[in-house]
Amino acid sequence: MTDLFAGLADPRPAQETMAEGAVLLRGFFAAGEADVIAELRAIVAQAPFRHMVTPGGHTMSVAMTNCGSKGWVTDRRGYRYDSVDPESGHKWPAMPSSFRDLAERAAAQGGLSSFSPDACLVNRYVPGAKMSLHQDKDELDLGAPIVSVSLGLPATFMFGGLLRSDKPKRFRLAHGDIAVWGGPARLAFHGVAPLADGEHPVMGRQRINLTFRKVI
Ligand code: MD6
Ligand code: FE
Repeated sequence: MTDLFAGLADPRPAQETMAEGAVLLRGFFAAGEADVIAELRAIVAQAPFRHMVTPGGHTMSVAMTNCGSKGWVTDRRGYRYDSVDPESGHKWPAMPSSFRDLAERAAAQGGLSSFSPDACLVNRYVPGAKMSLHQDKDELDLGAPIVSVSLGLPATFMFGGLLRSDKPKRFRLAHGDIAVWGGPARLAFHGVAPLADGEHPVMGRQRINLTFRKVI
């Protein structure tokens, strides 16, 4: 192989299995990037990022918003999906076709065809923000996968097992990387380590994560 940048080439494979049912697609999201980022700005203008409160009363360091027919919310009453943004009283912004296309293409590349997400949770991390180990189990349809898109500053993703006590493996998630995750990995514990400071050329001093789910 002739590679002009051989000395600089990223040694990590384009596709890596994190666990059975969980695959990491590196640098998947490059084409169509501008569309997705423009749509993201429009969503945030309509439904701004906010720090939600967990049922235990802890304010999350990650700021969140949603698009799609359902949005993930948490407050003192619990975690749930709601079609209405509790801050505005209006429906969440619609899921743009550029988002849906990206999620569908990633699911197909990850070996899962016919993924039709109805919810997209948008997470925003500034340096120091983190997400503790958790399971994603608020969706009714646990048979459908989750597609998770990383933008901006790189993060360390912690991927454990089905028990909270299982020691997590660590993976770097960079701008353009997409994790596709389902089947036996669907209920694995996972989280994000405190974000290291930095400046991303496109996204600035933050990391954005889009997670696409099928809720109903
Ligand atoms: C994040 N992601 O990457 C948080 N959950 O910011 C998640 O919690 C997540 O990436 C389920 C499946 C994929 C994920
Ligand atoms: Fe999660």
